[in-house]
Amino acid sequence: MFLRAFSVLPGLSLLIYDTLSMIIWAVSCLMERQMKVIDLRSDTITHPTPEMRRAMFEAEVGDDVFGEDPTVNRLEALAAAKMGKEAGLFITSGTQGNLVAVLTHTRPGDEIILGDEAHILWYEVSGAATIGGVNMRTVPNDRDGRMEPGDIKRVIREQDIHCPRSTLLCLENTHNRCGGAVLTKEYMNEVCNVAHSRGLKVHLDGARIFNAAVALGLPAASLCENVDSVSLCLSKGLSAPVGSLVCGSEEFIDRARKFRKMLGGGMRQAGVIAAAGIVALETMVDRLAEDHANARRLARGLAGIEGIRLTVKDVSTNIVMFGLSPELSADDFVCRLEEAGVKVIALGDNMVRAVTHRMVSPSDIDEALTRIEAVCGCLRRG
Ligand code: TLP
Repeated sequence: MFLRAFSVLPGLSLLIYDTLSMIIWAVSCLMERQMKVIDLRSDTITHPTPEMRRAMFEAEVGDDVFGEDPTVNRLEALAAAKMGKEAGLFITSGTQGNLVAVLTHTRPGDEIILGDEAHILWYEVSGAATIGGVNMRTVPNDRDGRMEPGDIKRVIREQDIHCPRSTLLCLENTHNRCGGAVLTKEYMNEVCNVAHSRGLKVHLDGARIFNAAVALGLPAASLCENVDSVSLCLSKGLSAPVGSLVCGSEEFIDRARKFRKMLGGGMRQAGVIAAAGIVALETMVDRLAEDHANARRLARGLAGIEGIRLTVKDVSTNIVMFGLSPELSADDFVCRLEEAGVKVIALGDNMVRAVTHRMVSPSDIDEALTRIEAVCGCLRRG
């Protein structure tokens, strides 16, 4: 009897051990799930996919300043084809792309026209003014990221010895500070006509041009048909680790290449990063629709939370901008929410931005909403 009990003991203790391990595992999964940080600050936080990492590892390279990196050359040709332009130039970032474009289209002392909510104006350290020596003349952006064609016409300068030359109109699609708003092809064509008929060139800040194209169900090339240059980012929703491109005519890109070099952007075996960009352009565009659906899911949930001001129809792509009721400060909200494991960005006193991307799922969105509701409740109660 004693011996029999002894012989089942190891089996029993193994069973108890297994059961305890299972419970510990389940609890830790639950805790991890609860504590998972949901990062909605930007789509720039996306990591490269396994396919990108493989492509980077295997990339064929050469010295790109000599034009000898076959992977960079392939990426530039691919991007140009997707934008419907003759040539492309691989650059380090969206900021560098816009600056290279401004430098290439203008001369110091010129004036560029852009929206008062333009990324170039707000977030690019005034490079156009300080490095390019151009004046930035703003026109109001409406909520949809548009500038009134009449306003653009009004600020274009006549030739006058007292005035700078108006040489460039800058558009942004999708429009970051206007909540990811999409400029339609018809609107873009209309304002391109206004600019061209007065001898101005048009540059498009297309950091998220593929989000616009997916939202409209159009090829990006068709949206860019009438712009003279476009910059696009690989490192946002498309998930590449780094890099952007500027596309335009061959003549424009030849001159832009020189400005890239001047800015220290002549990279050498850049094929290592360009390889990820090729995967981004070839495989990551269509899935942006998932990010847009998640943004709408987030907006629907936010619209039902007390203390938040938002209409779901404000959301066209992957950026969700929402206001807080006057008694809530955006800074407090962002801090408390971060403690609860959700990261967003405050824009001014009362506005908040959340961006959806490949690394957040629909259930992450639902979890973020639960935490946002709890934080709003706490802040309202004081
Ligand atoms: N925008 C970033 C921040 O700079 C705000 C973001 O998180 O959205 N054009 C547009 C429309 C952009 O949104 C950005 C990045 C850029 C240009 C600049 O791109 P990078 O960051 O690659 O220099």
